[in-house]
Amino acid sequence: MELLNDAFYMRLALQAAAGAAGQTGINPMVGCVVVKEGRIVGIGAHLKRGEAHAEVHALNMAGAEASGATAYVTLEPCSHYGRTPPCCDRLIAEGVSRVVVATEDPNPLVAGSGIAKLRASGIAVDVGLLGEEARMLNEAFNHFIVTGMPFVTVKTALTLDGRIATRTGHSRWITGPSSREAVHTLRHRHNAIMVGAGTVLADDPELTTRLAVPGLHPVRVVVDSRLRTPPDARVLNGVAPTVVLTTDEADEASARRLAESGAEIVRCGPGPRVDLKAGLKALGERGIGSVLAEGGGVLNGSLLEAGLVAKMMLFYAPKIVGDGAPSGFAFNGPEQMGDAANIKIASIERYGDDWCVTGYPERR
Ligand code: AOF
Ligand code: ZN
Repeated sequence: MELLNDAFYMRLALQAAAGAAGQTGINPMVGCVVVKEGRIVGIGAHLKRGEAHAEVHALNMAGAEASGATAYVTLEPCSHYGRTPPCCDRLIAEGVSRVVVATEDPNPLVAGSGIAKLRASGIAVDVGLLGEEARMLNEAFNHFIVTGMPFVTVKTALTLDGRIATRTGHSRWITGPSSREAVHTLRHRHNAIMVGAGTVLADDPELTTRLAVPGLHPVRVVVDSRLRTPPDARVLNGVAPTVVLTTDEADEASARRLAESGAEIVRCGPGPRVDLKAGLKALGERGIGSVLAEGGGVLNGSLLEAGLVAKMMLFYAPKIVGDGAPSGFAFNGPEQMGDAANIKIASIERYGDDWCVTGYPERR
């Protein structure tokens, strides 16, 4: 049985926040629960960038009951004028007497000043309850808001021997329906999805979100140094925006054809290969804070080698395909095992007959 205490209400606020995963853009997911004399009088979540913050929704619901109440907020209430006025001011104006905050807002515009402002006005503020959960929920926002670079998660389906296709290149399907459904949920929760031109040529994927309920389509990003993407590729079907990252040298006529098919062409500097760091920076400037990299092996290998992978979700299917089959991470690996990329494993989850290993590459 779950006990009724501060953590109970904070967990509820975290759930309200997490429900909006994928719909807040580069803004964090935030939840707020307002409790007065043993009764929940308001509950809210930040639902969309540019619209009301979680506290505002919850306080609007609470109305006059907010006076003397406790507000549980998953992220430090903001103290700055952004697209909306500061939540701190609103909490103070409503006469809330206690605020429980899960974690500080890493946004340099806030970064502790919200908590300080609440305390200065006489409100009791407790910080850190379920802080780790709250930080994990916003791992992409936390990374983006301080670096300006999108948080990159490499997702790939692999055989048990680490291959992403057979020796002939055949790859449909490696994993089962349950894993593939999980991937569509991941697409919904990311701002962009990234593949290499090789994957577009081999599989002609649509890269949209297809779920049992309507989902949000991420921006589609193709890394294509020589602009080999055909203008009639399905990634250009207009269902979602498509960005093609290429080099300064890439052929102008091909660029024009792809632009006419609806792609935004972004030249990321001299070739021969796309400068992935510059490409990701360009995506960040376009309001993309999280990227789901869906392969193939060459892109995964390049991202890993460049130290640009924040997280990995590796879906292992119980199959073995042997020699000559392409690897999930095609890069010139180290000579010594001591120099291998180390992954800190966070979880191992079962999806049907497959296992998803989630981990974080360790920084060197
Ligand atoms: C809060 N409660 O629910 C959210 C907060 O896009 P703007 O102008 O509304 O501001 C976004 C910034 O405000 C964001 O970067 C983060 O620092 C904070 N988000 N703060 O008190 C909320 N979503
Ligand atoms: Zn706010």
